[in-house]
Amino acid sequence: MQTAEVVYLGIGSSQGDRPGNLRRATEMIESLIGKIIRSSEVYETSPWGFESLENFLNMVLIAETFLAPDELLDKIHSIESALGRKRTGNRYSHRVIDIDILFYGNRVIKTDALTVPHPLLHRRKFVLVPLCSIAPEMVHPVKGKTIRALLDECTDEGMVVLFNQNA
Ligand code: PH2
Ligand code: MG
Ligand code: MG
Repeated sequence: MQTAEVVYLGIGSSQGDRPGNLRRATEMIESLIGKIIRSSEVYETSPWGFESLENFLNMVLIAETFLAPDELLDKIHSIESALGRKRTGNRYSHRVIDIDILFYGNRVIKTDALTVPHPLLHRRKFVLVPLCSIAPEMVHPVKGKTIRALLDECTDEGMVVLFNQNA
């Protein structure tokens, strides 16, 4: 029998019903990608890589999947479209939902469509803080360092604070 792969996904939303978008994305991941093993709390984060006064909500989750990397990417794109994501030409902009593959097991993948591990994750506190809360000892297969170590040495000064869902 084929064995499941453990995938780490980063989710972000900065437009519309941000908590609802994360919740709907999580539900669709569970039904279309695979069983969610762990998920982080939701964090409110300042935009990384572009200037704006509007914040993101971000979280990270770990799921088991039988999908190959390219199938996983296709499913992610269909979930993003179903939730109302419109692809703009802009490099960074606000969006209803963004789902990024952070890790696919320990695999290192470089194709035209996909780079895994996510090439910027070690520079982004909005990824490292939630990731460290659920997988501090996970070793980055390219950097050869734990998530905790990568967070310790990360110089990103963006805001990352727990988001109170009931506020
Ligand atoms: N995603 C980006 C660019 N900048 N900033 C925050 N805080 N959160 C994100 O999810 C994010 C970002 C590109 O995908
Ligand atoms: Mg992204
Ligand atoms: Mg993306």
